[in-house]
Formats: sequence, structure tokens, C-alpha cells
Amino acid sequence: MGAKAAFPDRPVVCTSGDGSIGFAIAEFDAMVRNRLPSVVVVLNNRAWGSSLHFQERNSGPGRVHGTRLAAARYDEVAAALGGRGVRVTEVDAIGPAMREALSGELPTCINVEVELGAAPPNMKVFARR
Ligand SMILES: Cc1ncc(C[n+]2csc(CCOP(=O)(O)OP(=O)(O)O)c2C)c(N)n1
Ligand SMILES: [Mg+2]
Repeated sequence: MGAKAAFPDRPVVCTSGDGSIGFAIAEFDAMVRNRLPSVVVVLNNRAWGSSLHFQERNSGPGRVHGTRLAAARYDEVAAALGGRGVRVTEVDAIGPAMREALSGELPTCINVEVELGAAPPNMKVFARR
């Protein structure tokens, strides 16, 4: 929001996980009221993925606890707060969704369904075995 307020004529994109956006999705209300049309891309893997992968590596695959999320419609939450929402399930749809969001007048949530399997290589640093 600060970036868009400081540079209203420049594109502002925030990338977030689905877990992280759960803490902050209500800020769409503030973006709508203050006319700050930033674009929020949610990488929706239906989990606190980094926490889940940590549990899998350190405790075992059957010992994952409290880190899965529902396939929530963060795009619909953004729309309910007065912004725009787009759900993307195919990679080819990301480009057009971004172009439309960046040219629009409303803050937009692009809710992208992604796989949960991929874990960053630096997770190995935490591995006990
Ligand atoms: C305010 C806050 N609470 C908890 C954490 C601990 N934490 C680090 S990563 C993570 C999971 C994030 O999940 P998500 O945003 O869905 O990203 P993913 O790893 O799935 O890509 C959590 C809970 C944190 N960094 N900050
Ligand atoms: Mg996630």
C-alpha cells in the first residue's frame, strides 16, 4: 500500500503465500477505500507449505500437523471487500490476468492454484536426517 501511495503511476505487485495472505487479506478494505490498485498474487498451495515441509523432513511424512489449509477463495474475499478477484488454475492464464489487473482501477487478488510438492532447496539446511 505504501509503495502504491508513493508511486501511483507505477505497477505495484505483492507476492504472498496463502498462509501469509490469511494474516493480511483484510487490507483489501484499506486499498479500496484509499484507491490503491496494487496487485496481490497469492501462491495457493493449500498449506503453510514451508512449515509442512519442515515437519515432513524432521518428523516424518506421517507426522504433519496443523499446517494444511483449505482451498480458500482469496480472490472472492478480495471481491467481497470491494476489490477484484481472479482465480488462476492454468499457467497460460497468469499473463492475461496480470495485464488486466495492472491496467485496472481496483486492487486485485490473483489467486493462483499451485502444487504443494515443491520445497526450496535451502530446506535441507534444517534436515536432521
Ligand atoms: C507473523 C508470522 N507468523 C508465523 C510465521 C512462521 N511462518 C513462516 S513460513 C510460514 C508458512 C507460510 O505459509 P504460506 O504463506 O502459505 O507460504 P508457503 O510456504 O506455503 O509458500 C509460517 C507460519 C511467520 N514467519 N510470521
Ligand atoms: Mg502456502
